[in-house]
Amino acid sequence: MAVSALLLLLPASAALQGGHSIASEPLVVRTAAGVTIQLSVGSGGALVYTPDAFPTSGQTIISPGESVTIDITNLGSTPHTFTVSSLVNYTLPFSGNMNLTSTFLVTHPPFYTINIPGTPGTDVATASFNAPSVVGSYQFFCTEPGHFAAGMEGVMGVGITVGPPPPPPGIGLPVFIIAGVIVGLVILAIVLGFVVGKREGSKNEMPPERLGYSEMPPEAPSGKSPPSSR
Ligand SMILES: [Cu+2]
Repeated sequence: MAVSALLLLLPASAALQGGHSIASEPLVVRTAAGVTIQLSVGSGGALVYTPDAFPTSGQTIISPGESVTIDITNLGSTPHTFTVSSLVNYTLPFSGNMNLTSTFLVTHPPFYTINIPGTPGTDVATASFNAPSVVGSYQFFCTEPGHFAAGMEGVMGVGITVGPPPPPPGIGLPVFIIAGVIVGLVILAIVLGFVVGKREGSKNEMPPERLGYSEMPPEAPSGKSPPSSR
């Protein structure tokens, strides 16, 4: 019966995993020349990088200082940039931040930047640089006016993996687990109730005399051997 509860949990968690990891998983490949990553911008007409976090758990880790090549596909017709912050383990909040180019990048010149032309196509730009020598996470963002403020940013891990962005608040894995456990317990209670009820029922069976028999049938007289075949 514990198994039934587990089975109920599986589809929910598997569906959730499929929802955010498989579709947005970056292609990170290491060759003799270094690490190659496939990145796209403008998916669904939005101001986004896909993926917006790499490498994630289980993927090839970018070693400090090694050669990195990022093949960039533009899925729309809006120009963008791929601009890597020079600050390690620092995330500039994008919400309402319209001053990326006029203030932040003036005081913190980017580690690397490349323009992405506003023409749809595969490999419209190729970012090529040696990874920072300091292990940690590095924010990247778009310097086209208003794009960073609209959330066009992401994070690259060097020497580490970086997690995918957290699920939207309100509904997440815990909700699915709790719901699955509750459903499993309800089914367990119903099944247990059925089994116990059946046992109680057998104890309360009608005795023979109340079913019309006066007494039990007489036993075979002693001295005779009991029948061998049944
Ligand atoms: Cu942009």
